[in-house]
Amino acid sequence: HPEQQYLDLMRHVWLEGDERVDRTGIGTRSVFGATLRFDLSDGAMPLVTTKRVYWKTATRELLWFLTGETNIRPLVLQGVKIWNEWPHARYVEQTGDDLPLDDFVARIAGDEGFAAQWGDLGPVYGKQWVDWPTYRPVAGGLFRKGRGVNQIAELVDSLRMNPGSRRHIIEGWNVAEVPEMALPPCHKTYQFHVSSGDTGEMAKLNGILYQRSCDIALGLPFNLWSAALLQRMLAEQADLEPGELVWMGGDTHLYLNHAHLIAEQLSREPRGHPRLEIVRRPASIFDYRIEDFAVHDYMPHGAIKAPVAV
Ligand code: UFP
Repeated sequence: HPEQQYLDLMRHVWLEGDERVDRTGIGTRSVFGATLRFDLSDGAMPLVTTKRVYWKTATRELLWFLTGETNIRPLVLQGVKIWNEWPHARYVEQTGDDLPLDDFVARIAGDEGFAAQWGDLGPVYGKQWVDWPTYRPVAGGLFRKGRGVNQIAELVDSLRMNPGSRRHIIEGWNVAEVPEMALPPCHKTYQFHVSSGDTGEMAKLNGILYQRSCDIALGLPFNLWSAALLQRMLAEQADLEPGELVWMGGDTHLYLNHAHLIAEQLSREPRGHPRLEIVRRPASIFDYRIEDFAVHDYMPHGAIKAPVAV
């Protein structure tokens, strides 16, 4: 079962990983450099089955990236909580007001002005993906903002117009802007590759995700789903068949306070082969909606709760 790779990685890092103190102070076991490979043909998705993964939440997040938005408000209004801790921590730190997280989130939802002031994450994925800033020199040694680069739109064009290219890349790591981001990008680099298929066969879109830092227990199931989903959408928009997804991790770790999750999950067997159906083909990569995605044959084991390291 393809999910065995994920479970093997989890077991390996837990048993063999280097124990080290990390930024969050929780401590991790970690290996540096890991690879997973998934065949996405016939709708297959790397959707973890040994616990329930909230793929709709991850899908909403990906669609939010594609809008170029970096404020959490649209996610909050859809009930997606995954980015709430960061703006909340900044709010408490900068105002000294000990507003509980739930109250902070309610204010983000109810008060547009408050959200504009406190809900932004800085120039994270959405900004870099569809509006990477450019600057052009003007007189007097000054620079003026140029038109932003829409990496996603350019990628769809390059897949269509120049499939053989070795430059099909989406980059999130904008060196100059990393200090302004709530969290520097984890899934920072995507590269795509069109393989020419046998005669009569449609060409395939392969993808690599390079993730600099990976929380195997809570982050990776989401990151695998989202990477595969993006690849599926790009393939559809470029008239290609989905091929292989290769995932590469830099610092690939488990948090020491996830022991219960790891023990439980490693005792379970993968179940079935979930597939993704895209039920509508929108006019562009920017027009997908949550209703366009249907998952079939997903009968996961139960969810396992564990604390997120912030
Ligand atoms: N993390 C992921 N995937 C993500 C994401 C975060 O695994 O998509 F946004 C984890 C990795 C790490 C932490 O445990 O969040 C980020 O911390 P750092 O920036 O110190 O690597």
